[in-house]
Amino acid sequence: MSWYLGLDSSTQSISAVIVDVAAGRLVEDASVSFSELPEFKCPNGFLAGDDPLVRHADPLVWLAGLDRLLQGLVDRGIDLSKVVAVSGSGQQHGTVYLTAGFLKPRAWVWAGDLVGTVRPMLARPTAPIWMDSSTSEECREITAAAGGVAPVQKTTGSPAIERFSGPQIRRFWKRDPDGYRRTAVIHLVSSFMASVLAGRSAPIDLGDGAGMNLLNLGTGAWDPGMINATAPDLAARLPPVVPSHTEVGPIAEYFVRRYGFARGTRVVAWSGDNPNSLIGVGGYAPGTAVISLGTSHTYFAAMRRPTVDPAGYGHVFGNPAGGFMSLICFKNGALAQEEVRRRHQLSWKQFDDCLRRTPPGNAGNMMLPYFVAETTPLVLTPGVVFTGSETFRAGGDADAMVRAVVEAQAYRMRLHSSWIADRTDAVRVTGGASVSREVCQVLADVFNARLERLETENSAGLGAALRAAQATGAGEWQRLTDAFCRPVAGQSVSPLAANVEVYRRQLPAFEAFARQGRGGQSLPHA
Ligand code: XUL
Repeated sequence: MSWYLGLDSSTQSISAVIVDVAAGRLVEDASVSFSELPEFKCPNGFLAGDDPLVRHADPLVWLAGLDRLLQGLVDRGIDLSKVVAVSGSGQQHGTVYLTAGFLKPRAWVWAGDLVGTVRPMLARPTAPIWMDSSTSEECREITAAAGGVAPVQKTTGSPAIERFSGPQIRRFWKRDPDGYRRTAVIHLVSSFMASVLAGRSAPIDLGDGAGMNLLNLGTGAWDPGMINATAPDLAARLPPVVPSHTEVGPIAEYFVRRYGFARGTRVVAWSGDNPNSLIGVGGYAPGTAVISLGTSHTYFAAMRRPTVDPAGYGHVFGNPAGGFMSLICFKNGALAQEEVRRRHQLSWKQFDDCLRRTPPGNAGNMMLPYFVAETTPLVLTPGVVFTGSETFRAGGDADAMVRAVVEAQAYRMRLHSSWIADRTDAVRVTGGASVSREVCQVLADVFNARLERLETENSAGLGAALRAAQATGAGEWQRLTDAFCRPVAGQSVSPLAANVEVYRRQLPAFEAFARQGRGGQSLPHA
């Protein structure tokens, strides 16, 4: 028996990847979209609301999704008793607030399903997620209390950032002190899901813990100064922080009885989606950069030393294989492309056709794609900015609009990743939009780098499965990633010299446009 399960609780869906390590075979890659669970009102992963800066989810949708996902596997004849170990991946930064009941697993009464069991233990009915940008005031307060931007950045790997967990916790304490008092433990999405799987409150791993503005990267422990700057009595409410390969315990009896997991199936600490993807694309060692085109667009790589971004937009997280990883995140990822597609009523195929029809450089038509509040750079009032022809600016040219959003995303990624010092020999691309050859061509040309594509676009789920295998002794990173993370032959996308030249000339123009457009040029919250 050598099956390992990776679960991926992401923004818009939950998925499962099963690998058979002995056979070197991907057994299953299945997914449930939250739009299939309309009763939770999170079809795109978050609850509707009037304030564009506030983005919360109902954490129960992740649990209903997990039940549905596992039931679907069983219905398709997947024998889950073959799974030796399971780990997982969660959208980063989101926080779940739970009462003392959650800390007493023996008191958990598995009330028919996961939703019924956990609902009474929620101290706060909603969970702020990474899309939330509502905590600028709290970021400023934390920065001031912790002695300024530089110490916060040096200690935690990032300045205080709106979507990070610390500022989110502070906002909750300020706005709902009773709710905060009722809260016995605050989990990340990753550690919350791991807890439910193991039927006990699980620790937070170093990979995801680094996205909270609370972890001291030097000591690998919660930082007392950052904790005090964030909220009173917070230390008592945080789970312990552990290396990512830590075992959390055997799987809860619920999963044994309901889905046929073997009693004693090992649960390994979950991590964030980006740290998991780093493993899932085979990028665990420095030298490989990763572009992830999911709900958010991210650029990241394993790091030799935890160097911070002088501009203050990039982050340092824990690498689940040990050491650190860089990361830069763009909130206007998949949803920005979807918005252009929706406005011009295009299918994804037509979206690709638009790219095929338009010239690189887009005849000078450019866009700053701030459809939602952005974090890189910090833009709190959403609004798209255009420059170029009159028809383009008036929104009448669908072809140019599509190319403008894709090129802007590539330019922004190129410009904001320049602080990452480690040399990269390869760029691997993952996430939903990585299936589009046209989108990959723009990235290859803007970065002047060959882009390698992998078999699964769900690198976070695959990374979680490989982490479960490595942590429980099924193999070393090299062997596991060689077997499962090979780029698919014939699927790589090479830069085209003529296009590279166009973008080399256009990039400074975009940079100037972005600088005068909007968005901060200085360190956030300085
Ligand atoms: C990373 C970030 C997002 C989320 C959701 O800092 O906020 O990439 O992890 O994917």
